[in-house]
Amino acid sequence: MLQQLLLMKKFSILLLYCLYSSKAGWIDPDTPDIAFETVSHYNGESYKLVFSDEFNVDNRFFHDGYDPKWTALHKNDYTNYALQYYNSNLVKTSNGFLNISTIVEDVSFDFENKDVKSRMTKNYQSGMLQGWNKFCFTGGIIEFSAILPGKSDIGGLWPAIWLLGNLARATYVGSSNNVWPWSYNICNEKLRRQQLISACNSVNHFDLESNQGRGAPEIDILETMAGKGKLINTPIHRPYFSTSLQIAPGNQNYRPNPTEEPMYELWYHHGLEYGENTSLNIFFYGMYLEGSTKDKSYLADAISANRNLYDTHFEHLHLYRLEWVPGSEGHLIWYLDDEFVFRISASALNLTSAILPEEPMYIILNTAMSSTWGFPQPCPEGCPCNCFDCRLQECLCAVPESMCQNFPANFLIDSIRVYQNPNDKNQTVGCSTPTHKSRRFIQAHKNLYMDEGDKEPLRKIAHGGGKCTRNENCGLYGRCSRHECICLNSTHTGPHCLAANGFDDIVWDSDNVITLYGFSISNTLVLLVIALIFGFIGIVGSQYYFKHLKRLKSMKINALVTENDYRYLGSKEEVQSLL
Ligand SMILES: [Ca+2]
Repeated sequence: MLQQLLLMKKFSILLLYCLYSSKAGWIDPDTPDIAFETVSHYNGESYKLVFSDEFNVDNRFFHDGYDPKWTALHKNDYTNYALQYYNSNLVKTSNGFLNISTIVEDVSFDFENKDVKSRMTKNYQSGMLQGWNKFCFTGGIIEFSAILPGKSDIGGLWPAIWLLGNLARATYVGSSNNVWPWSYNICNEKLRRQQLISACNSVNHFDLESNQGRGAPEIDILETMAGKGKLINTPIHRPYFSTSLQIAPGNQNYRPNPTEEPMYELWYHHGLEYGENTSLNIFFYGMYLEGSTKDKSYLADAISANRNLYDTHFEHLHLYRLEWVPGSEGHLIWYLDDEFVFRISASALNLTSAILPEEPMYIILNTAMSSTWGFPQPCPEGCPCNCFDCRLQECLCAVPESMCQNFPANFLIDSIRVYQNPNDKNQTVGCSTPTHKSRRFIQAHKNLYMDEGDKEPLRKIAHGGGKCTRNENCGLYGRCSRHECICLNSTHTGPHCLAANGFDDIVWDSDNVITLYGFSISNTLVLLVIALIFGFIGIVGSQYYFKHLKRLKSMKINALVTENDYRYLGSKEEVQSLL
């Protein structure tokens, strides 16, 4: 009976572990209990924590293969006329913050354009951290506290925290062509060639649903423009930040001119609401994306608001928040320090029949620099505008005043937390979900999601192996042995065991998923069923064993033990030793 009890105990521990771990996959163990729940500012509904990073363990780096939650890019940024190169050494944790640094320092690298190889030099280096194909979520509340980089009155930096659909990987241009920022699920023959995964496609490969339009929409939670002075035609001054939804298809019939108010009823109007100190973003209404052929070119719209910022946002922590409820009755609502900023209701998109994002999206944090974005003024007449190095006298006419004084600039993020409403079935965690798969599509097109020379888009996360000279280099959960970290358990990982582990509690779609008669069964479920079967066999078997033993003991006559009994009880010697 004791053995039976032990068996039952082991089994219940296994079951409890499964149940416990099913709620904790992406939650940082440093997150305080008080932050495990939040309440929607919109309707008071309760939301539960599904992801957090407190950045409280110092000296974390995010090079490819270092961290389960994030990857810091180490490559050039080819988008938006970027002036910076992304260097993964410039993203690290210190003093309880994630720190994305921007510096003025030349870097040269090879690049290829239309089969022509050449060498490029950039004067600035910065960081981009992205959760691409690691942690994604569909719907929920995301909240982070941050100190913005640089000085509030000096322009030139363009820090941002944003969400992007997992089908596109930021700065990997090939992955976003005709994918970014589509959010459209209607078959419209006129747009069919423009949207790579169109609802007109009755046959879709790579596990994509037939007749389902897909893409990678963008939600900008924060994009900051520093500088000083009043702006024209708007109550907004510098510094300010923008909150935006960027989607395609764009409004085919009308595009307002920048710095001008749109014509009433021709632009997004119904279903938008602005808070105090906030106004329609008249500087950016979207863009035209040139495709490889004319019929693949398309318009993308930005539905965007600007809100005034002050010195304090560049000197102290402030809380930025997005509430995203997917669906035809859903909305996006932005808050700053719990004050309402901007709301886009799903109905606002009726103008183009685009849908509020329903794709699994990942988080991106970065500080970019671009003459077309963070710079307060367009390049003045008479200035050659072909160099932007703030250290050179001949380039100063093209860069914002005093810009060199900004470096090094530190974008500090104290924590990031994501919550979901357990009662909303549209809110899920995972980059490839049953309704929006991306795993096989990405696998089949992996060259679009990586750089030349990479073997895979993402390296496997190292579990120990980082160089060390003493135990402290390997954090609280590792030790230093022969100058290499050894991680002592699975709760912390990475080369120096400094990263809390992270994983999807429910793996909707993995290499290990078994498909049976059209149903996908996860390997965890299969293991659980096997464990149940073995548990059952163990209990029944041991009952049979003890039953036989009891019978033999009651007989107390060795001679009556039959050959049949030995089959269940073992050899004659073993049985006799038991009797
Ligand atoms: Ca922190």
